[in-house]
Amino acid sequence: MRTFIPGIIMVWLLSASFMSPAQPETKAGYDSRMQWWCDARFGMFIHWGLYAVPAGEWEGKTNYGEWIRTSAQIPLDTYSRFAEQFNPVKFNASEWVKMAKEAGMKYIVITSKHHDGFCMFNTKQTDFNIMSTPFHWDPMKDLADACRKEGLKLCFYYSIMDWHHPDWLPRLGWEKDRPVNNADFSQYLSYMKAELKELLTNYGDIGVLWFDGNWENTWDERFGKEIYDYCRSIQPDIIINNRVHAGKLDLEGEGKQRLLNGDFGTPEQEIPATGLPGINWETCMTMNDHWGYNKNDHNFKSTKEIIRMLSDIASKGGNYLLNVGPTAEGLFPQESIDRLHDIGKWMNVNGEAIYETQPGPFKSLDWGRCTQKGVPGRTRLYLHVFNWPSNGLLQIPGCLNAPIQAWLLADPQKTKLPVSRYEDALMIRVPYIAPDTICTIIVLDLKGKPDIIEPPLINAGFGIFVHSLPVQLISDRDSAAIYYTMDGSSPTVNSLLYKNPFTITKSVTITARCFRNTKPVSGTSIKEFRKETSWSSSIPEVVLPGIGYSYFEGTWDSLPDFKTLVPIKDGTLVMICFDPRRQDEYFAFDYTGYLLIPYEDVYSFYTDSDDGSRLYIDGNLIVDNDGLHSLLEKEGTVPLAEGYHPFRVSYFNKTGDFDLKISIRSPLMKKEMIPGGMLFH
Ligand code: FHN
Repeated sequence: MRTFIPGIIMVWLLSASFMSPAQPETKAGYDSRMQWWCDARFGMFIHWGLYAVPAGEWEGKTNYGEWIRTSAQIPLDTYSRFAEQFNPVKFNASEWVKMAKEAGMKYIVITSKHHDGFCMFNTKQTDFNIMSTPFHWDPMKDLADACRKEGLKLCFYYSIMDWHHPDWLPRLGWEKDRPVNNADFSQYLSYMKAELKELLTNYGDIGVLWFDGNWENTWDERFGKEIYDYCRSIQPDIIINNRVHAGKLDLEGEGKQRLLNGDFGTPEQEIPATGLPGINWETCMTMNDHWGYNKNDHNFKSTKEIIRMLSDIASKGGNYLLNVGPTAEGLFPQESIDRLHDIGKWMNVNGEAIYETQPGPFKSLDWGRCTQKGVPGRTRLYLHVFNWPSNGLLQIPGCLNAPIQAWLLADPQKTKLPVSRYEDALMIRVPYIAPDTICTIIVLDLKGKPDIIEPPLINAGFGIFVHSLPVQLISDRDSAAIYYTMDGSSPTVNSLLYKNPFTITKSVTITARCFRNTKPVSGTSIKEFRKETSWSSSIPEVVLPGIGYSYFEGTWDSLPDFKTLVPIKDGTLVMICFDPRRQDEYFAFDYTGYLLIPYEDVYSFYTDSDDGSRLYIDGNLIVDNDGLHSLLEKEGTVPLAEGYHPFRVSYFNKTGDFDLKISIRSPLMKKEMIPGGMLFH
């Protein structure tokens, strides 16, 4: 079963492939080209470059990574001298590739050139490359040989943004000493193409070109299409990620992934809650808090966290690209080595539940995850059990298929586990002690295609209300009747039969379940609704249109206490924006004023930000979206009386991309960015 690509996506994909010199790629052709990648599910990301020399430390600060050139504002000449020190004499490609292979990884994506512009391969296009270092050797050649020998795909990360090349614009915001007048972007594009040609002709078959650094406004979708087609013209079977396309919007965040150009979506440091239906996608993630090596960063994810994330991603139909940041000597950090080894032990036993699987047929399971494979005449489910049942019975809710058999994947004898039915659920009798406390896989073969009924959706839009709230109960199967209660008890066929949406006017707990021929055929949904008193409004003496703001500059990993800072600038704005900023990094805003609420009701507020943000109403924290992260949306809901309410939004950006969207929604207002007309000070 292949990933279904809706028509609109196919239009984009075809448009991308239309540009390729060959015939337009068909869906079957795209699927065939993606096959190995979809089956692989697990790869190693390697961020290795000159930034490993300072190893995250500069002028007494120790929290840098691969962005150190700009994060620490190191002048180009100073940074380029790291090349004189780069001599990874302990680098051993075969050891690296074997560690990836033994961890169960099927491909390696390594930085051929990161944003700093330093080329980790033997290029004729610039001297700013590894051949100019004391190492004077091309590690990509060794990696290509080792990958070929071990049966892994070698893939290259390539940064479009280039802080070294004179023809790349824009310059870094703080970098005033590098002239721009002679910069010729067409020359930079030619440079890129020449290097990509070297990468795609000198190292054999390359699995993936992993582009990055596509968010500056000098890079537009024409270039994305041109480079996509150019690379495919050299290696037609190569796979290219969506970051060849211009614009950060397509990089992260649920629902924001589109394949305008490129073959798969690239959520970063996050796992989309419901995967990214309709497109191939890969979550890339650090093992600690940095992509590039940071000698002081020992905050590594546990093996348990990593294995469960691999399971979660595979259960949603995605790939997991897990990062290692090697040292300047050419060694993996010991913490990475240890985790790769432990992950490999688990994959050695359970890889069958990851490789070549499709997402499981359940929306959610309270004990773990599920992947599946098609087997002639049956469905094979891989039940990834995180929370082992204390009563020895694993419940698979809403599963109407007849069971064929079940066994522990780790059991070479495939000893049958007893399977019985209780109402809508299959019950598997399992050992009282979990064979693997991180994630035990149980294989369950079912007759035919999955016949799953999800618990009814209790749809009300909000969990709180002021006066009344319309409620809708929805089943994904029209052949099922929904019975429900409003006192928290479990519904039976003698409970209320759902026919049409109804309105609640007091706090209730709604419990709902699907029935067919008086038999329960789904699990149970439960949702609590609270009637709340609206927060009274203020009566400010004077209100003027616009929101007040204070603008700050500095380096933070989370929102600062603005009361302790002196603003660079302050004033009022017609709406929340960054216009008064002086630079694209290391800046913060604190917006304060009043929000005019048009009528008493419940209101949901959203901050969608890169990096951190917070939203306050009446001095209360409603949305906490603080911290260093890519574009991420969080929400909060409050009951508000009509009138003016004290309103505050705090925001900061450290490095990289930046964005802030503040939205509002109510039962009578669709979700929209807060209009300027609601903002006062
Ligand atoms: O800026 C880069 C960052 O250094 C790192 O390479 C990550 C990995 O996906 N990509 C960019 C941030 O989105």
